[in-house]
Amino acid sequence: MKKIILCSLFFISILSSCKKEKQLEEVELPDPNKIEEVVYNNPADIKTKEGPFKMMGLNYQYNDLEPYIDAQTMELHYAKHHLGYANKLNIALKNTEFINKSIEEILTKLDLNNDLLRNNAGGYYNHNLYFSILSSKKDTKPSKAFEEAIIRDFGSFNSLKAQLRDEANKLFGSGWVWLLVDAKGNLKISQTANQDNPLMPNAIIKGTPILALDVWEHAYYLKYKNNRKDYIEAIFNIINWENVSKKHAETIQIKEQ
Ligand code: MN3
Repeated sequence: MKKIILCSLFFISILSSCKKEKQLEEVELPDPNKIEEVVYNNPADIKTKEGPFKMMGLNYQYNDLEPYIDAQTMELHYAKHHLGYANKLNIALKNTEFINKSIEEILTKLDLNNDLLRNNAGGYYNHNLYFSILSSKKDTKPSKAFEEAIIRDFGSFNSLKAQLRDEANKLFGSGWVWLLVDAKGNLKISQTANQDNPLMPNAIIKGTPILALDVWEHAYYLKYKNNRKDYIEAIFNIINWENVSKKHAETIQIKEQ
């Protein structure tokens, strides 16, 4: 009985496939020259859950830094990774002495054994700086005062960029490369592992960061895969040196007070 059913099912399926073939219709293929308009989400819609620290927003849309950093990487980086650090920072601060403190004070007085606070306060601060010094604006230049400091401490603007590149290429594993202003007001370059930064008690070179280069794989892997060097090269096209100049001026002013 089973055999008869199977055979007849086989026969029916042959018949139906023959029938289908006869009914094949011509379908319209998509025009390869037609550009589909992609609608990106808005970074302004990304909000933290409860807690003192909020998302600072971006001065650009996710696709504005293309082709140097692709929109998908920017969205994941801001709306997933950065939001994650911000939310976990707020959780880590619950019922602690730090609840009403500034992020700088939290980082300076941090207990390094508190991994939840260390990683997420660092992640929050580091990404705020990183996203704020990027822009799609072309050929930005350092201010006169900032350029004088660069020449004093690095010889030239090109030498500063070469040293930043070199430091980023040398960094082992995940971490950050910094341009910072030390206690004497001098510019220094340093690197830190994971989400640590030059404000933390363990920093080998301490100071106030004015430029941050994210050298974690999540900052570039979708577009650049394992070619970290290409990402580092590309990022110099989208650093807004006017913003870095402002950070430099603010930092010098605070230190001179
Ligand atoms: Mn990152």
